[in-house]
Amino acid sequence: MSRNSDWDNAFSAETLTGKIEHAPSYAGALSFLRRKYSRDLTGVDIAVTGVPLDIATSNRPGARFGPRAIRMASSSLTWCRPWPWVIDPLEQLKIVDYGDCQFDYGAQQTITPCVEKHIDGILDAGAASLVMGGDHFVTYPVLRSYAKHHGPLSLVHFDAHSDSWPDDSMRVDHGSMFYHAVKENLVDDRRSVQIGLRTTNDEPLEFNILDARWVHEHGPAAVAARVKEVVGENKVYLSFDIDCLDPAFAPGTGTPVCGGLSSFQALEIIRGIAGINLVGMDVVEVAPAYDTGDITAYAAASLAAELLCLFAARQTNSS
Ligand SMILES: [Mn+2]
Repeated sequence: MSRNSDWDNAFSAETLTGKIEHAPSYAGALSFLRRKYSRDLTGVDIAVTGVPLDIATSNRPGARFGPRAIRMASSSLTWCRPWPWVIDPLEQLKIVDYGDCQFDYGAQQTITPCVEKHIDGILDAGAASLVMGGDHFVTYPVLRSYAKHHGPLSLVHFDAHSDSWPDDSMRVDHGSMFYHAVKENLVDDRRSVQIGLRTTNDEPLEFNILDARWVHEHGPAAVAARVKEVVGENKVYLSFDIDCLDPAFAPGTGTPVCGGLSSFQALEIIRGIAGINLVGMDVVEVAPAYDTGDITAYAAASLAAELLCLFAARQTNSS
């Protein structure tokens, strides 16, 4: 590939794999990890897609700009395989940037079916999705689609918040969608793990909770071991709310909570759970207006890139 086309790989790519070694991180056409920007899912393993929605947030809005910020930050991660993995998702997986889900922000009742249909299109084509939020509500329609295709899932959920607060009126809220996901049997809470929680919910359903104190006291290796024990061979959907990280590592988010994980701890947990049966994933709640030096966007892009490693690791094991 010539250096010229390298810069605009989002448009000029002739293959769906390969590192981008010559494009400067500060220039060229933006797509997630400079993958081809395409709605053609023929032969695709992973469709990366943004859901730029933030009308369900309870505090600071702005996560609708998350997908753009993550795409920007990801441009510096395309020249080598993610450290310290020995597998390279850019070589091993056919990944496209599928663009953003289109919906009408003013017609709230249409949003869930619209996002669900968007993900249906990806899963029907035989690909998996990596969703970039958007506030955390976006995970609810995504899970509806996944459960249709895969049955009830184990959820591995990184967050400062349980997002399972009771709600029986189907509000569009980023704090109750996992309550609905359990009640609708999209997720099996007893075979699911929540990591990094540090807010009060006195009715946490039956999730296995490794709260922020547990993570700090036991460390990433113990967290990873516990996650693997709980999910076993179940199909796993992994949802990463960037506010699982401490505001020192991720200030650019809607509902920051002090006392959270470092980016290293979170990345180490993801490395430690390699081998789980991952079928889908998201990184949500990046709100770049509150970010400093793009550190939240870089954390989100790095986590997303390593989630691709996690997905590729399972494929390597099972192939
Ligand atoms: Mn949260």
